Amino acid sequence: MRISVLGLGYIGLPTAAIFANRGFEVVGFDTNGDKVEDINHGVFDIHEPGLRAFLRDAFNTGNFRADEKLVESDVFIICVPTPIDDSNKPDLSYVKDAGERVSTVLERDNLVILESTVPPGTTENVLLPLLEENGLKAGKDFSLSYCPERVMPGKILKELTENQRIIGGIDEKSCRRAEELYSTFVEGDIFTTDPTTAEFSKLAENTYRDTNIALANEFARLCELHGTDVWRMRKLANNHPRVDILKPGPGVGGHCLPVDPWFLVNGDSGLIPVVRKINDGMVEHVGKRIRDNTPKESVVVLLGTAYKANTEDQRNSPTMKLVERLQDFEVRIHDPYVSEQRGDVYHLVKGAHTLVLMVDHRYYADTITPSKVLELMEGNTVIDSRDFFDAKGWEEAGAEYILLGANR
Ligand code: SAJ
Repeated sequence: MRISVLGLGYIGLPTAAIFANRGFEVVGFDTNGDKVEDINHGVFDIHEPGLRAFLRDAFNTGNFRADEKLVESDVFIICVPTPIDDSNKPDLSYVKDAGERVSTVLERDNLVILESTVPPGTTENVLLPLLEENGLKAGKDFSLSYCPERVMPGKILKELTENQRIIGGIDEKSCRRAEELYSTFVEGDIFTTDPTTAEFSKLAENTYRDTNIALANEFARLCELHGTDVWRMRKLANNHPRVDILKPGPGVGGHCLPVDPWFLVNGDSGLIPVVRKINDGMVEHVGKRIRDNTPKESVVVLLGTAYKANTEDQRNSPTMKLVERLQDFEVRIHDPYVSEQRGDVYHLVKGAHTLVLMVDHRYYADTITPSKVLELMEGNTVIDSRDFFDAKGWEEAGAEYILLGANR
């Protein structure tokens, strides 16, 4: 059986490799010829733990190759990006392009699967008509399912196999065929439903998380106002058996949470635009705390440019957005996982007035000694946006320690 995976990004590449490692013939299709060539030489810029070796294994099986030409296949799995435009409207151009391409090589009895995150109704109302353009009828001549990816960057290989999967088929046969395919490597349960419910459930998962983070961020700002500490407060509230307040922070980054909730928005009303505004507003909130505690034109050091802990992924990074807002300062950035920003922290803090912990990378807990940092800094302001540092240790070393979500 030959499987074509369309889109060799964070999801498509590991998905292609996993099928190849399970013995399927896999062709990874991408429109970017340079990327195809690089991948065929084992070169790619996705820093996912274990992926390099996993891809090497896939090549060693002789089952895998990347190609910029889409070829006839038994199964087509579409893993292309679905960004939002400047007015937060979904941009389905990559999905449409993939659908049109598949339609040109689609044959009787093929199975088409969409994995990209899309607004409800996309599989049946956008992709299906494009596939049918070659005269074949969905359901009668070929099968079609929506099967959202649900893996977390940093744990992609583990979660690809271990997580539960949802399959939304246009009919029973489409569900069954997709289920048979995924059960060759998925260890979690597989649930089947219709495409629109599957599309909605994927969006609901990320909207649920984004909304809960917004609540934590709202509490952080209110705790500052009321002179209390959100971190101590949430520990107490979370003792309740039905309460689980997430962690506040300098904003919500990544390619999923800041984007996917917009796919559910209908006009400007409702909860989701408010949630997005709260989470997007955290960058400016941290910016204000920096400005309030730092003389103009002095040096500010931001620790962590990834969108979250222990990854190099900078997509929608709150830190990179913050840099744009700190025009009045000399800003220096550091991240142990990003090659251009991997410098020596002690060298970077020399002469700085303010040090800001933006990302709770384990590396910073393991490597930073407060007294050594403060000796090198010109000022002594330390802002912790994640309740990550040892506040007492910093204060004893002489820092003016400021914690996001607390009025100190
Ligand atoms: N964050 C907080 N506070 C928290 C948790 C997270 O501020 O308590 C921030 C992080 O720092 C980060 C952002 O939220 O900037 C997103 O991080 P995340 O770890 O919550 O999620 P992602 O974007 O890495 O992955 C999510 C996951 N979705 C859910 O947990 C519902 C993942 O399972 C999905 O597969 C992924 O989106 C996706 O691809 O859709």
